[in-house]
Amino acid sequence: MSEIEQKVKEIERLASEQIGRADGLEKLNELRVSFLGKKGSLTQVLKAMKDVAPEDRPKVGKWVNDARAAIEARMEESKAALEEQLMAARLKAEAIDVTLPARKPSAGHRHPNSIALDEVERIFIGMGYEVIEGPEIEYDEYNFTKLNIPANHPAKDEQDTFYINNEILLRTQTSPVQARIMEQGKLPIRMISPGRVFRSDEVDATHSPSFHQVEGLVIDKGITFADLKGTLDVFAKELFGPETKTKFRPHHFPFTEPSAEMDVSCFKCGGKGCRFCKGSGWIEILGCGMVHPHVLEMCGLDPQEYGGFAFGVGLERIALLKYEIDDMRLLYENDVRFLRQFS
Ligand code: 2NL
Repeated sequence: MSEIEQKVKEIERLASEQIGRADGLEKLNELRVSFLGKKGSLTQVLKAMKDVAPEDRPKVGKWVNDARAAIEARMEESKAALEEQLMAARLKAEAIDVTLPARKPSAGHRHPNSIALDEVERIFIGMGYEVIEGPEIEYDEYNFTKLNIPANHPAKDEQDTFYINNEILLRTQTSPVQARIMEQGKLPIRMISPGRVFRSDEVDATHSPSFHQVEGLVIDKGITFADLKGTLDVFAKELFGPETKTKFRPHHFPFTEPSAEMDVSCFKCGGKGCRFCKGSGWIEILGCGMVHPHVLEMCGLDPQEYGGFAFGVGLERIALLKYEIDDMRLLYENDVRFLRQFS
């Protein structure tokens, strides 16, 4: 075997051995350059052709070409194997375990206040009332003056009301919404006005500086106290069950005359007396009365022609009673363990 043939065989053997050890596609490329590239070892043999006798040149050319073909085939083989390994590793790394249980989307819950308000709205809408909301920041004029609450009234004290300045405050009731509707003069009126109200109270089990009220107002010709009693009796029976009885006790509010507080028979004991109603058989639920003639006047209505009744109920009070919650603070802390019970 000639020296050149031996050299070519040696190159082929070296290439094959190194390709076999190549651990990646980059290494394989390096080997391609070093064996088959322009300055590669096999190419060097061809470049030395000028020293070969002309009759031997075809033979040498064939050895080199055969070796090149063998090395290229070996490289293709190795490349395919490496690519397969890479793909297998990727498939393993990116595998999705379809047997994992799905993550359930977690649905939220309505707040007990919202459930209670929906219920109150449903009852009054059923009796033909409109639900009308208004601003939480009000003029003293609408929150107090037009509702017949005079300048020296204790409710107006800074101890009780959040003032923004001399004329503007955070509403302490939602009646100003109703005063504004009366002023618009579109009669008759059958409305409830739910919403947030503010009073400068310390937080405890039954007080909060911000809570919610639902007020109601009916204005028309010939409205009597019997209409008030009938309406609120229906409300109580809808809210606490058809067995519920109502009782009206005389009371005083500056904006109604006469005024009353309504009690409902205890829905736990049916009126016999239990811990829930503190033995009395009755639970106080709301304040009400016939709209005071001064209020009608200050809101632009003629008390000789029009009259009506109004009432106010604390939304939290209803929520606490209906869902038997013993501390108002639970309604504001947004502890999901509490809220989840009301889904
Ligand atoms: C209570 C008492 C009440 C009213 C609110 C009212 C509104 C207008 C005119 C006259 Cl525009 N009255 N609202 C009447 C009586 C009682 O609320 O204890 N609420 C928690």
